Amino acid sequence: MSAERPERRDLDGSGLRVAIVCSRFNGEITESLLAAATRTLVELGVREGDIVCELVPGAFELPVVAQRFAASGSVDAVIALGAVIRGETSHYELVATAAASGIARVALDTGVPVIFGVLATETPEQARARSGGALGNHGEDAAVAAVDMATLMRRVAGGRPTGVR
Ligand code: INI
Repeated sequence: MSAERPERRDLDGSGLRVAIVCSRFNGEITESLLAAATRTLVELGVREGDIVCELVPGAFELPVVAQRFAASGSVDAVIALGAVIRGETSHYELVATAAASGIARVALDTGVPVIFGVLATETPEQARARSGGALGNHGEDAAVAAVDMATLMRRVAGGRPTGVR
């Protein structure tokens, strides 16, 4: 049994329904996360018609909309995308903490995987590097995690937990 992250070729998103909730705040960054997440889901076999997307004002608003999707019973996974960049006030900490804990709570409350695709960085440059720059695109990683988790949850629900070969 290997604990390595799955190869993309081993993931099959066909038949999955995925909701994306994306923050408009720091839009230059989040638009790039959203484009990569959507493109990657389709590359992994999720039909475009099975992807729904809603935009929210900021990362603070991600959990409540994620909860609406997760509780609807109509999606296999939710991806929450945002970019929280440290400013000169403590607002950053409050927003980042609320987004992270809210998203974790939604997943535990509903049993639906909610993927934390929120960048929390010190600077805009660090965020750019992780949203299509030198350090990849966190939106792509979020889509891979969504398909990985959604298929895992289906297997677990079917009584066939993975990792046991
Ligand atoms: N929202 C973000 O998504 N990123 C940030 O960096 C950010 N900062 O730093 O202020 C931010 N603030 C807005 C917040 O998410 C809410 O939309 C707002 O407070 C209204 O509830």
